[in-house]
Amino acid sequence: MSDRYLPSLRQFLTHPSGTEGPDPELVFLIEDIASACRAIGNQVRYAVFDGLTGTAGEVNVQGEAQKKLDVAADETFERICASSRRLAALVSEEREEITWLKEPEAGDFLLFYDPLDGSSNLDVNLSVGSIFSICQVDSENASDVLKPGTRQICAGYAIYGPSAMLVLTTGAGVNGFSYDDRTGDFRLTHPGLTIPAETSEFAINASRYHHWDEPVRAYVDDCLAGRRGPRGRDFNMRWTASMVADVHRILMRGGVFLYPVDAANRDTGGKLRLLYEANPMALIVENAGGAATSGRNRILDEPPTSHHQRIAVMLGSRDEVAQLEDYHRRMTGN
Ligand code: P6P
Repeated sequence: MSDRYLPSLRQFLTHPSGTEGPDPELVFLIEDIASACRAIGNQVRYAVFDGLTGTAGEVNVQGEAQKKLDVAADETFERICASSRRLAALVSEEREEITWLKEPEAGDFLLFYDPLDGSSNLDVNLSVGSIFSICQVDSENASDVLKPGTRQICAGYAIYGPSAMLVLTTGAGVNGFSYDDRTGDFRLTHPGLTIPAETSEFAINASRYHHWDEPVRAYVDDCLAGRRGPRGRDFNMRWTASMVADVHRILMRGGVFLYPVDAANRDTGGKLRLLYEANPMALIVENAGGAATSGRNRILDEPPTSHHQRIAVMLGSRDEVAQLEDYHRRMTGN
């Protein structure tokens, strides 16, 4: 193995080059989150030996059958992160209600998370991940957790793939840390991740074609028409049914990810959740030079109305996201 010096997550967070590091209490919370992701990665890896495969026999607030690992990952987040002195509340995809850990005071942290994203991939041994977002309690209305994405002070995800990685932004830039099980650290292997502005690769669940609104159908039709079509070039398509895996690929090589509102999910506002899926991924993508929209509006500006609110998501290479917004404008007039 190369003896390149690769700083650990803590070394990176406490000695960022040239800038003041984050609040030490935030560093402690980020390290707790990294510990939770390390533990979840092991739960996923050894589930078959620990009786953690298959469903838990419950349906979660999303109306989805909970996997045993969904429940285990959610419990791991709380067990490891709840000791943080400044963490006031947990908002989890797997919990109907907000979990208050203390009386909220101005500046305390709010942790939003999807403990195990893409869990339908677990039993077929494909990549899954955890997504997290951190905001702070305001001095007025301290019990209000409905913060727009622009209020995030940290966002990230862990991907449990061929190698386990943590991808993180605390404002300036996006950095990737690979887990080294020989030292037990997440180490800075992918500094300064950026998304190419242009792409010829899109990710969408094409089986929903008959549900899509016209702008999405026209966009995909034109991509599939290839070099003889209006786009003048051939496109590739990917769909992993795991947002973390699709977004990670986009961070690594560009692309655009779409989960639009359609005729079959319009009554719930879409599939993906705003506070703990769309917002953290939108902040990561924007801080890596990409763009993230609902098709009409910037996701990070969306004012939340409930903590499990859903939203349409189109994000990735900024020139392609601009194309998508243009299709929506031209075909719906707004
Ligand atoms: P579909 C996983 O359940 C998830 O929330 C995202 O990770 C993923 O992008 C999407 O849903 C997959 O949805 O309809 O393809 O199963």
